[in-house]
Amino acid sequence: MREKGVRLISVPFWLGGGRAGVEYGPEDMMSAGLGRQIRNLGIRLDGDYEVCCPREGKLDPGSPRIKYLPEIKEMSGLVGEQVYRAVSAKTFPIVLGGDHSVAIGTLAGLTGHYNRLGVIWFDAHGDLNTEATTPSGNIHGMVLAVAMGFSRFKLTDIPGAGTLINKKNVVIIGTRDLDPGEKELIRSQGIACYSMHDIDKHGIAKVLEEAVAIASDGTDGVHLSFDMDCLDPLEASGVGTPVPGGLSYREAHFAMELLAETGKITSMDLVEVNPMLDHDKKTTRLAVELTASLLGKKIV
Ligand code: EXY
Ligand code: MN
Ligand code: MN
Ligand code: MN
Repeated sequence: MREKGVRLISVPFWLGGGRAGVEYGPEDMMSAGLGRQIRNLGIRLDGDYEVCCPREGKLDPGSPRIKYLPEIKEMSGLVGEQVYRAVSAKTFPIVLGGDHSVAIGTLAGLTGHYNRLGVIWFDAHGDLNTEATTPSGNIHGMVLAVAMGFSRFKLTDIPGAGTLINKKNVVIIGTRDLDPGEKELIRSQGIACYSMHDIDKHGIAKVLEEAVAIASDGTDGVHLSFDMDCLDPLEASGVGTPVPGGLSYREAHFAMELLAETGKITSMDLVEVNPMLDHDKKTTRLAVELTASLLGKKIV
């Protein structure tokens, strides 16, 4: 990572989650010192590239079960281009959301490079709904289904996307709020999903060890997609869909420190920080600190 340098890609997008405010996430994380933290680690900051994505959308009553699909396709193509360029420039891309749908763009850009990409997905949710099962029509709850091709709208519908993500290399960590359709998909497709129950039972170190083994098995890159709602709302309340009983402050930092030690993570998303809900700026600050831990900041 050190030698590669980090490229920040800001994506002020909120239409995937249907809740305004999250579009100010990138700006808030930058003001909370994300760039400074990276430089203080002796890592070259290769710049902050803002994606000019749609800020407004119009709901089409006749559209399939995904809200704002045209705007999401536009955003994803723009993000994919920036991520592809970042990897081509041999930098480590960190995509700053924005809601979790920005990861569709990230994965489109990454699969333009990597032949077989592993994905480690920290989230209170499964993000595995399809057009048939989504309770909300918000695509931020469908991103992994789109990425693996279980939904009608697929990752490979985005220009530049190389392949779908192989379900054998996907690991979800921190779930505690799965919809019935998502539970069915996890069971029927055998997707690795470590709920908070698993983390309580096995401990975060064991879960991370297994997760890294799954995501790196036969892959040429491992993407970390970090949804801040994986944390307990007592630690990070500034998110659009908070769910009690999440990761503690130390479990989250320990997970990032362990991932840093493996040296296997090749890109990251940091999403769902909503400054309009983050009154004490605690969520934004924690997002920045966790990124520093992933980039190698040590407490010892
Ligand atoms: N499962 C619910 C839905 O699909 O609408 C809630 C999804 C929230 C998704 C956030 C980004 O992680
Ligand atoms: Mn998510
Ligand atoms: Mn979530
Ligand atoms: Mn178990």
